[in-house]
Amino acid sequence: MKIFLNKPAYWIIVLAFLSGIAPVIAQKPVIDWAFIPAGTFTMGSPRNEVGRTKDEIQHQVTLSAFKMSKQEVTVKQFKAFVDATGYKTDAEKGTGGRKGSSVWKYGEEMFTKKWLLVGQDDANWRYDISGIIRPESEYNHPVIHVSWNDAKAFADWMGCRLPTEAEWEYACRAGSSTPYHTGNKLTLAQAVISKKYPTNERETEPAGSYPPNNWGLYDMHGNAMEWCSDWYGDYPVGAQTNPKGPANGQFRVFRGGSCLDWDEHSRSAYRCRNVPDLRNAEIGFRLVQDTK
Ligand SMILES: [Ca+2]
Repeated sequence: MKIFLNKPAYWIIVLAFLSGIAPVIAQKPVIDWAFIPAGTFTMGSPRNEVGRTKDEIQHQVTLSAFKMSKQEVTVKQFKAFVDATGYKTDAEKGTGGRKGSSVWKYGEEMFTKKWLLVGQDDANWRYDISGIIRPESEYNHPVIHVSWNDAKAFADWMGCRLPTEAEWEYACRAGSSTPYHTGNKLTLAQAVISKKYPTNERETEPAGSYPPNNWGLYDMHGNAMEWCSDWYGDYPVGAQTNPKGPANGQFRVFRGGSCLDWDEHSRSAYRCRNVPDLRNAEIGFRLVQDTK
């Protein structure tokens, strides 16, 4: 004991614990991983799929095995990142020339009885879809109002990465070739999706509230849309192995639909895109990690 106390480094450790520094350093969120097997699948959708868009051209993709978080990153997990690092999101910094994020309001405009996407200066990762700050009881919901840049920063801090677009679709399908991993239909009881616009009447729900797909992944359809690592572009012609998307571009990809999207926009093959500093009430993300 006498030798221990004579070492200055040990005292620093002891003082760090006593002052509460060490517990903060140690508080990275624990991720519940699903192990996704290596394999080959058909990415994209057949021409006769209901709701198909022309950028879903089918091609064969082969992927190495990887791990994917079973759930979308939650508000609680993102808060741990902010608390530990002091990170400011694009919404808080005002990246792109505007502060805040976009939220959904019902019937804000005169004579309008629709849900409208409107800017809100103070909205950020602490807020829900309609611009109300979340109580702690909702910290188990997926974090939203985060940009691609914010998602990437979180993934880097965690020693993980965002899924490639191919990894995301492969994992969503979990062996299925139908429009949804549930088959040809996706109902309001199977996922956090809405009725068709403008009757969007759903909030996010706690991550993992609905049955997972065959590979143990929750909310691949609906709840929050999910940023992928790729720049958006036309799919390459021919078979691909571990594709990572175009080398550069203007828009980043996000997938899976949200609580404000109807079934067709939550299809396994459906592609969305926007600028990397976009943030709004619908987009969150999940993590992947390479298997050793
Ligand atoms: Ca989702």
